Amino acid sequence: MSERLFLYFILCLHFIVVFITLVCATDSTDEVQIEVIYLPENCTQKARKGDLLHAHYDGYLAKDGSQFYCSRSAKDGQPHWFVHGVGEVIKGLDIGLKDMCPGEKRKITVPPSLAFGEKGKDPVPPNATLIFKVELLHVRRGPRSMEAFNEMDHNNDRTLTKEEVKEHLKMEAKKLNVQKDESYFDAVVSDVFRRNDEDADGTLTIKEYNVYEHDEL
Ligand SMILES: [Ca+2]
Ligand SMILES: [Ca+2]
Repeated sequence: MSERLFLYFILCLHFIVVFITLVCATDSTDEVQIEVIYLPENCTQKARKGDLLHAHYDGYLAKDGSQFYCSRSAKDGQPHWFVHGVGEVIKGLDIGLKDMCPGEKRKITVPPSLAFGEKGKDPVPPNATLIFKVELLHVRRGPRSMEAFNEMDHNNDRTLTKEEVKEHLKMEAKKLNVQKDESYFDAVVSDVFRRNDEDADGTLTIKEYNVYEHDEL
């Protein structure tokens, strides 16, 4: 190898290293950071894709720590029910909630690319890194689970009525010792049907209920 070629080779190597360093640096700022604040001793059921999660969360802007959302003071102050891992919440939260246990508390830092991006979304400004403090209250096997469907389908006719869903929610609440009034259950049931009852006939078929994936079928 001539000296010139050797120098050229070293230069190329240098560029490659710089390039890789840059790519890695970009990558690391694009990752969700998870800090476990509290982990209960017994983890009964870890959150997995398709599960229904019940959680309280507060959202803060990383740059100045100002709070832009608080589920405890928003609307009726109720924790949110949502399906995990299907984009019902921002991507960074779906990533940050993975394998979380009921009762666990996490601080989840989400880069803008996995939150509201370059544009932002009122009240979140453009390119904002967000910090969420999440308390996961309950994990239920969600829409993907035939287990949950069969449990709810009391008369085994392969469809769910509003009453069946409501009964199930009440039973779950009782099991978990959660006191809620009738209107709360009615609101959750209406929400479930609004999202899933595609033909609006007032019942949910297996297909309507399993709207996301069909792994178990
Ligand atoms: Ca039924
Ligand atoms: Ca239907």
